[in-house]
Amino acid sequence: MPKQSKVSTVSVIGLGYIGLPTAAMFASRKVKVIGIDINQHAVDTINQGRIHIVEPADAFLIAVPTPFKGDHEPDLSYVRAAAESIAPVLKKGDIVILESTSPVGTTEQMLQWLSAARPDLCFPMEGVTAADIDVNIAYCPERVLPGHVIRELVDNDRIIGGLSDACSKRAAEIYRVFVEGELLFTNARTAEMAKLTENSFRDVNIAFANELSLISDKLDINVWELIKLANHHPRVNILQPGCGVGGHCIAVDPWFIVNKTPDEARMIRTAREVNDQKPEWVLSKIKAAIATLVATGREEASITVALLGLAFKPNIDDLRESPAVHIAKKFAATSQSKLILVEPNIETPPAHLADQELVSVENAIAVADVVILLVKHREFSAIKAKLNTNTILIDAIGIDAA
Ligand code: SAJ
Repeated sequence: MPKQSKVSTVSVIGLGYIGLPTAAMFASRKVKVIGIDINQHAVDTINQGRIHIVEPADAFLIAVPTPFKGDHEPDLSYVRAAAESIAPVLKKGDIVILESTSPVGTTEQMLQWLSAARPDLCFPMEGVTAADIDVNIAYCPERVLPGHVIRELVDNDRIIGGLSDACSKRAAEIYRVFVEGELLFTNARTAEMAKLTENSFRDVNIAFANELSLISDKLDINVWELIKLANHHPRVNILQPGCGVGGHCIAVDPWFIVNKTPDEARMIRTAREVNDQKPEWVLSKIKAAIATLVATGREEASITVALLGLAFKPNIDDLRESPAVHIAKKFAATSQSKLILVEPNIETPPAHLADQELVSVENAIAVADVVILLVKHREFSAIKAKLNTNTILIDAIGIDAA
């Protein structure tokens, strides 16, 4: 049942993986939504027309990218551009909510940009009494899992980090429109750090699993069996090794912590390095398999290598920061062997692999000398039984593991 809304119009700045579903969620609850994006194609596709930012709204949600610039340093220029683009239309009673994953202190920085652009408005700064504040500001991180975005937008608990208690209260009214999970109140800095902490926790735990896979390989132990056994302990819950960590979150966010506190964030940095090395290790395994075939008299150029899976995780079509794509690109650039790709969730190879052949899993395993399982897509589950007897299989993801 749609809830009684205390907000009439919401502007969502950034109509990407998070902003667009969030906008749709508000719209489905009968809130008027204005979607804004710098990508004309996105705007045309979504809206079939033009959107005018000058239309007044009560709530502005900023969900723009926070990528790296240079050496793992966060680039806040999109947040700044979004804040400065809404500043001219802000009015008394509005709220600006930052959702983008951000280094600690970004919401306070956004406040500075907004107040510099609008000296006529009163913002939640130190020494200002709640009653005088014109525009509320909060940080409320998105925490949805790609592949389950719509369900998690509604069900997940949500951290609300206002720059003041009144800001948090106003932000909560906005999210209550569609969030059925708990709303958890804190300040903006803790909310920023909470988001980074969640993804770093996962990164560190995946790094542990990936390190175990390297150790197990050296010691001739099946890492999947090892983890399954260890996980029978009531207080042990090891994650799964893979070909590396991808996506736009877990492989990125821990660096925002390392960048701010390099001397303290030692384990977080090491986890990133361990996970970033995993694709190189998989590549070395492929090279070793090719070397075995060459040792039996085969020409390297006559060997066909099939990479199964390009997405950054199972059963999605998202190739962003995918370790499998990194492996494919590097292999294509450095090997004389023939490369074929399998990715059941896309129709054509991505632009940077445009020269490569994308085939069905059946066609790939019929011709490949070496098959590498990079992503645990459901289409690959029964593959072992279908392989030719001489095919070398490199399983980076434990296809049989539970
Ligand atoms: N992976 C492993 N082994 C595992 C689990 C994952 O190698 O046992 C790999 C995946 O294959 C993938 C990467 O890690 O390459 C990340 O996948 P994921 O499913 O762990 O997470 P994401 O990046 O899809 O989404 C994460 C989620 N964060 C947490 O689970 C703490 C999601 O809730 C966040 O909203 C999202 O980041 C985000 O936007 O920050």
